[in-house]
Amino acid sequence: IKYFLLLIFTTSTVIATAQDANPNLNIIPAPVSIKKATGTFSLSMETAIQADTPSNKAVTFLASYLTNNWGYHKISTIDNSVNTNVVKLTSVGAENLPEGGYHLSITPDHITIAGKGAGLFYGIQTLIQLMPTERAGVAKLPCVEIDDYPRLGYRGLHLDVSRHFFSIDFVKKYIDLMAAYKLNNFHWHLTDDQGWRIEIKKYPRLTQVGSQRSRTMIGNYHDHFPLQYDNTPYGGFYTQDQIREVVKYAADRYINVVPEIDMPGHSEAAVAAYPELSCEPTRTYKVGETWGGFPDIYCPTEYTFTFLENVLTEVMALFPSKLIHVGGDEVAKDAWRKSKFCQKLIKKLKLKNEEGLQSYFIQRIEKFVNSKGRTIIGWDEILQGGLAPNATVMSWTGESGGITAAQQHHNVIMTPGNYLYFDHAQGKSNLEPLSIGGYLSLQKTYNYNPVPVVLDPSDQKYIIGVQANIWTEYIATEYKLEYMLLPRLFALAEIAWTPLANKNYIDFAETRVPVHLAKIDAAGLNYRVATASGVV
Ligand code: TNX
Repeated sequence: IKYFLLLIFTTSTVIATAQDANPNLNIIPAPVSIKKATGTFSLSMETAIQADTPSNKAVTFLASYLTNNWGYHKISTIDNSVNTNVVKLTSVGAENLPEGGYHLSITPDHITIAGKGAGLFYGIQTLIQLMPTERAGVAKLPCVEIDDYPRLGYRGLHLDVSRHFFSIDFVKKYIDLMAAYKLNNFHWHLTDDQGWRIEIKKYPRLTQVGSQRSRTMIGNYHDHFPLQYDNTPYGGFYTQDQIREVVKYAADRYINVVPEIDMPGHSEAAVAAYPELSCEPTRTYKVGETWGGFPDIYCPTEYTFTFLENVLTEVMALFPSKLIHVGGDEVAKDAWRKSKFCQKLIKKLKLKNEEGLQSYFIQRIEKFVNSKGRTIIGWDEILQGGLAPNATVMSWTGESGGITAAQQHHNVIMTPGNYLYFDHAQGKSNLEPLSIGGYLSLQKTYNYNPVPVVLDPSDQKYIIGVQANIWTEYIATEYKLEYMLLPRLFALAEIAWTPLANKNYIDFAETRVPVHLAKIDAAGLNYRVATASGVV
């Protein structure tokens, strides 16, 4: 019997090592390389932080995380004579790492993170993910060597604050989530038919008039009843000081904020504030109260171009982003078809049609934005009538716009609706909250590869990134927004960061997602309970 038991014991030990139950140590996005070692490091209140530059924002981030969660932690400059019970944050050893890369080493004695800039910050995020959720006593961290760097340079998440307004505090929470999962571009959709959300000093009516509409009565959660309007004023906007605050908050977390001023369509709120921007300036307009595209778009007059240049000048002063999003989506061209002014302009400029006029519009804006040292980015409809020479394309109607743009050697960010629109439902059941666009499971998002294999390898480098979008027609509350975002955010992070060969849906959905949802739950955020199949 003794030998028999020994045999069972030995066999099961062998099986346990052969099939690692947790190959990624619960880290999302899965790192490039993990080498597990034996032993643990014990992190306590006595653990000190040493850094090349203690004032570096990544170092400050870790120090305040540890202080808030485990009590005060001493920070000092690197001291090579002290190697016990210390976390060392350094750029030494990071010289040859790719952009955003880091090396994390945990030994029983000390922890070292080597990385430059964002790389150091990402190493810190990985370290934080390895900490236990329980905040009691000493945290035991597994000894490990991790080498890691991102697959794609632009890892984006979008938020539509026009259809429904979200507070600065919520936007910061959103940015916190992005930072924890190594996303680095927050696309802030600030203007649309249903609301203008950014203060522009030169045009006060944009927010006085354009940020208010009648309240939409929609089900906050599981209610499925049609939209209704109750004449209660609804709206909101961000002051320029608040915008600066968010931009700094994001930059402290290595996140760039890409502002979007949508043009020439999706502009009903602006036209309601300044009717002279439309092709029929004597009419009166109302901020949009229904969803879908509106016909009253910017008219390509000198007044409009001056207005947009003035708006963009204030926008560029607030946002240091190299990329400035100018929309370009879903331009209903009827107003241009009917306008004598537009038809004359088409003839004068020898354009083919209204699509040519749209291309002229975007190219003129591009020249202005380029003259300030910035680059325009637009939705894939900016391909219509010819792409502006230096534009980056955000491919949403599918991948084909992005593929065409990459073949023309334009930078591309992939955000195809059927894989990355988090306003779509996460399950098939009619218990899912009211949403738009059909069913998009966690698994479908996870299995998306943003670099199309049909692209010639030499053109694949133009796919600079991937992004998920959250349009908020049917998302009126933070609670519902969190529900739509989580856990699909985790899948976005992994497709943007993890090498294809390291992706594994079963490990992701069955082992890691539940651990992260438990952290989300502890943080008091809402989420959808995930199943591996995504179907409930
Ligand atoms: C299309 S995506 C839009 C948005 C809507 C969204 C709803 C894009 C560039 N335009 O205006 O909110 O569909 O899913």
